[in-house]
Amino acid sequence: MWQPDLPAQDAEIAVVWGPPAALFERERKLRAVFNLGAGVDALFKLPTLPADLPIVRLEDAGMAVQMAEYAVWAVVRASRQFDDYVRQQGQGLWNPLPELDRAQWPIGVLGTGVMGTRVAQTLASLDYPVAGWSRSGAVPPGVQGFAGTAQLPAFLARTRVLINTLPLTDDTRNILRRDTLEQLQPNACLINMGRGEHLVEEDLLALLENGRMQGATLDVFRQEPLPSDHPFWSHPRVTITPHVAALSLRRETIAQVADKIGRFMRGEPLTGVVARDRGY
Ligand code: NDP
Ligand code: OXD
Repeated sequence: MWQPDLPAQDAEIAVVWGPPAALFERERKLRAVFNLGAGVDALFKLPTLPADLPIVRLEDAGMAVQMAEYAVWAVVRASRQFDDYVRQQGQGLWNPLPELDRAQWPIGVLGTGVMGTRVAQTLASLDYPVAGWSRSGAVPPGVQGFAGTAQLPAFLARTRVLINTLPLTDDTRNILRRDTLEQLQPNACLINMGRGEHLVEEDLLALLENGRMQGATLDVFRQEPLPSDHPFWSHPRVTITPHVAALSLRRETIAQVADKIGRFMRGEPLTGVVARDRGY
């Protein structure tokens, strides 16, 4: 447990989630840092992080299935008009709405890594047309793949529900901005489970206001907790959750990190080592 007033502990391994910059100033003998989450963006923001210190991140550990559940919740609410039924109940209305035409709900998943692959697979299993975008273009069976910046416009143009599961890096910061969101199909919906800094919040608000976009389900924000006067709180077409799309599960997390530390100390190969040049 980090205690700021202690002298250096000469620790070889740090296990962290959002550590203070002072950790790396004090502990000069670290051989590796193990991150208690999938995203390592908070670590890269620390000016004190040594350039050559290996970073190992959490892979899945029970989070991918939760990300898939979150995406299904948001997609099904919109496409099956369940919010409308809740409103109708308030008015005492028994009024079946038109059936779902899945062709009208093409889904695009930004980032098809550990999280995005599970999200894309799950939605494809519900017969939605699903595409994925990543650097490599790798996607699971049943999902259409798009690769790199050259194919981003084609990916956006065929997408109505855009689901973000990208890591936050210099290349992906602000990727959800007016000129990308405007390339989506009409009545587009955004589901952001990546990081708040992926989204230019005022651009989303403007596109919701002018009717270009239908709605947004947001789990992550530039400032967390979301400030109490933020316009997202009261926006009728924005749904907010407090960075809980996937919670870290204690048992899975401890088992995975303990296994990885053991492998590292024994000099065995291990997965989840962050590529410092890519930032994820
Ligand atoms: P992975 O590293 O497994 O996957 C990252 C994906 O993003 C890969 O498909 C990668 O492509 C793609 N990618 C990265 N940079 C680019 C780029 N510049 N252009 C195109 N594609 C890119 O990460 P995870 O799936 O494990 O996690 C993703 C993120 O999800 C985390 O970083 C975190 O921010 C977020 N997260 C949020 C949670 C929440 O509760 N809201 C919980 C857990 C994670 P390629 O493989 O081809 O390089
Ligand atoms: C993560 C998160 O990156 O919970 O693991 O956001």
